[in-house]
Amino acid sequence: MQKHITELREQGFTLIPGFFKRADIQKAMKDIYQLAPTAKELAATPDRYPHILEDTESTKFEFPYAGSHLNHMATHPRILKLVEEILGADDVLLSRSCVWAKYGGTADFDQALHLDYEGNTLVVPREDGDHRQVNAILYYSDVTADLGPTYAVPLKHSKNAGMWPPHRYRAKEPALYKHEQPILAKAGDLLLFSMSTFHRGSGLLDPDGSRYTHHLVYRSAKHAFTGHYLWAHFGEHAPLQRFITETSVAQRSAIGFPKPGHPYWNEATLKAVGERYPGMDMGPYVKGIRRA
Ligand SMILES: O=C(O)CCC(=O)C(=O)O
Repeated sequence: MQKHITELREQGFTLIPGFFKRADIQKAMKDIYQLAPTAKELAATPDRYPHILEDTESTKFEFPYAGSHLNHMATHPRILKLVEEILGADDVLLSRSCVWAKYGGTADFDQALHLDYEGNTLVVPREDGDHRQVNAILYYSDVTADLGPTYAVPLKHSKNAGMWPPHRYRAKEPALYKHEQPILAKAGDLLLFSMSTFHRGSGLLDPDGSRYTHHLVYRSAKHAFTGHYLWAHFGEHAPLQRFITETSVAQRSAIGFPKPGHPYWNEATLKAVGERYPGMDMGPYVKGIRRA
């Protein structure tokens, strides 16, 4: 894994083949099909999905999900451990999780090269230690050249490009596009890239094709000027209630839930949080108080 961490730092992106096994991907795909159709279903009944034909944003689905496999993937212990290693931090938070279904022959998914930081920090990215944020794309389906690969520009070709503006257009900056590389991926591969890496999604050339991906951002909890979502915002929704009730301590912590031993916990908060999430194992939080 060290080789990938080095490549991410030096090149600005790295593809980790087979990060997840087929079985994990298949489970996640079952959850995705609750949200979005297969390409075949879409072709057979296009009138059921007028939004898909017109709007590239309409097939984006944000965390938390009704399907627990997708929630599990977004906070997967293997990803969290890897991000901890990259940041040198033990307080990694999920900033964003968005599943995206793209279909050939529908809207145009071709994007301009851009940096992702505008929606993820109030300032501009800093690429050292726990200031870094990690962008990831988990591919749930194979991505060939005609299934809308992500393109990324190695950092050495963008060092003079500056940070502002985040979007760069082909007509104005053709040189940047000369160096973009397509990321051809198999289902289960994980692409990591930095907030300073120019990249873009491309159009699906295969009119019958589809592409399913999970777009993730992680950060350290230390810097309140970074982040995309405050997950408490979704606290009234059943999927978040269920996620908190049924998931692990580490995965809960990854959305900002106070860890066992955190000063927030006392007899009163333990009791009341237990009432808010009936069925949740409060044991680790109880033990955390006893140890403190
Ligand atoms: O879908 C992709 O491959 C990249 C998408 C992307 O860069 C974006 O939407 O910001």
